Amino acid sequence: IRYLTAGESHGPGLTVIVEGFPSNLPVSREQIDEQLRRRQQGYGRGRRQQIESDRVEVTSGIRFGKTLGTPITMHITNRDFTHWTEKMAVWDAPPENLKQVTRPRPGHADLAGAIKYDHEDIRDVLERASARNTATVVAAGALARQLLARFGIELTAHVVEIGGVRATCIPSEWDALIQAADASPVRCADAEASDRMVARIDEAKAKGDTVGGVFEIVVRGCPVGLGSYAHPDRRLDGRLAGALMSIQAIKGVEIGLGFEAARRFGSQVHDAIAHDGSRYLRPTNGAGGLEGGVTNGEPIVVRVAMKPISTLYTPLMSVDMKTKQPEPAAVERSDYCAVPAASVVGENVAAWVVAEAFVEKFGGDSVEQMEDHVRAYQARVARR
Ligand code: EPS
Repeated sequence: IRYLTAGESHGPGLTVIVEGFPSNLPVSREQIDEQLRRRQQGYGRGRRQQIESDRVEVTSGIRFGKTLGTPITMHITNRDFTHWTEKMAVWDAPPENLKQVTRPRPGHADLAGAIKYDHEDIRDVLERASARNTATVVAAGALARQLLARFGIELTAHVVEIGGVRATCIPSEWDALIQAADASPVRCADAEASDRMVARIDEAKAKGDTVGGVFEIVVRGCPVGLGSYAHPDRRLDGRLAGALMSIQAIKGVEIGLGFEAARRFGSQVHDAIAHDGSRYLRPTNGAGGLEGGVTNGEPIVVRVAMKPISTLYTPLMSVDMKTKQPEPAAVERSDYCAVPAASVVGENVAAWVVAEAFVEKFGGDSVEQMEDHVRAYQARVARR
């Protein structure tokens, strides 16, 4: 399965075309819109989220609520475009009073993008580089998670750190974890840490500054054997890391114990193997569900680090690209902290990557054919 996205943050809208999904999968529009809604939440976001109310318009690939096995086109309208019709006109000449963005923001794609694509107005860079575009990735992931749900695979994500404030008391039980994260304005399952994270965001906001953080994604219900050790580009750990690192502002990805594994003896890192008479068990999950780039049947656990948003209301110094004179960086309306939203993006990106590996292993043109393949494989696994 594959997808292609398009769209500018303040243009008419965003589009994603998903290809390779099996036919006959019942799809819920509400569940796609629910992921889009979750992505728009989170304490620390700017005023833009009061304008948008993201929903998908599906224009191909689904009939009577089921996939056809043909490309699925999903479109999300940018409500804010009504305020940008002249500044983001597709065909008309630029308005006479157009103010170009010429002072690149440190940390953003602005400077390198303007040089690379020969743009004079940095808006031509930032419109596509914007994390607004994660809405399309979430829509694709929201479809993928509906396919995974059919096979008993579920995902969640929760925030474990914002601006140096760490969660310490995290429920280990699945439903409790989801409930606690949903109840927190920053999607942190530790209520006490959640309050301190909110205070940290307020502190950043008061200073015209921003904060980043870390979130954790958990995928449960994966069969043994997704991904492969046979070739580097088939390793599921590498594919997850690459996809998650490709989300705007993401600077680090670790699987299972991650960097902590590098500090311990091997005996304190690896998970002993046991058998309960019907299946293999692991008393610990330091590997985060992946050994040799292959799922081992334990939950996949991935932690992802996001840098602080690079648009600062109290800007760092920059250079005006027209005059080459020192000037404070441009200030665009922005968020103070988008870690809670990024956790939802990460969750749906992970859903996409796992679904891709799942379709590779159990591929079939219809969901019924996939079910046959899964059943046959499960019967074999039970004999091992
Ligand atoms: C973003 C800047 C802000 C964010 C935006 C990402 O947008 P605006 O400049 O319109 O206020 O709100 O994120 C979204 C619009 C979104 O839906 O996630 C940026 O520069 O990356």
